[in-house]
Amino acid sequence: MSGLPYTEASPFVLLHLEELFDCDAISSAANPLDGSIGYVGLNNRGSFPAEDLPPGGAVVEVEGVPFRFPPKDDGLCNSLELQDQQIEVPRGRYRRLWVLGVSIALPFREAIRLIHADGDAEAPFALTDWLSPRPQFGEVVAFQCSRWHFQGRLIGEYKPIIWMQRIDLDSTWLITSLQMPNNPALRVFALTMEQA
Ligand SMILES: [Ca+2]
Repeated sequence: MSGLPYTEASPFVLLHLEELFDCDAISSAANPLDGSIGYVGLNNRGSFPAEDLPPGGAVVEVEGVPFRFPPKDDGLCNSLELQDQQIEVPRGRYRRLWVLGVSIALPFREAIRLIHADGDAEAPFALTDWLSPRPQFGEVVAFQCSRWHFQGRLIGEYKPIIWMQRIDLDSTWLITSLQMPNNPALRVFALTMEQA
């Protein structure tokens, strides 16, 4: 696992998550069952509409922060169900971690563990649910869709959102990896580190 600077002069490092993705949360209108952000009994067979989201693999900017958008083709996973994954980052000092993600159930407050040269530390991390029209934890609307895919149907009454969340870090830490919380209701599509 690694990441590359967005451009030579950019402070942003876009992490590669493709090998860790274990959830397919996106489907097309032509095949709305090709995706299930939920697990059995909870939002089962619900997904984001691919047509309302950026191209798979594209670098997209949200309020000036670049992210690598995940794949959208049928059959591919495009998000992480958070279960203690450890994600290596290019060893360095960072001021912020930027997240594209959602809760699929209730809004949740959790923490991300930062593993650094002198030990580890926790930073608060909270996400609102994808069908809520408003953020509860100061997130920014990164992408709002025009409809919801559920059980193979296209439902216009719900307009699911992928949130952008900001996590402030102590820039004296020499960070080597991140450990996600263990909360499978939280899903992450992209992570970008901002160098100090
Ligand atoms: Ca899919």
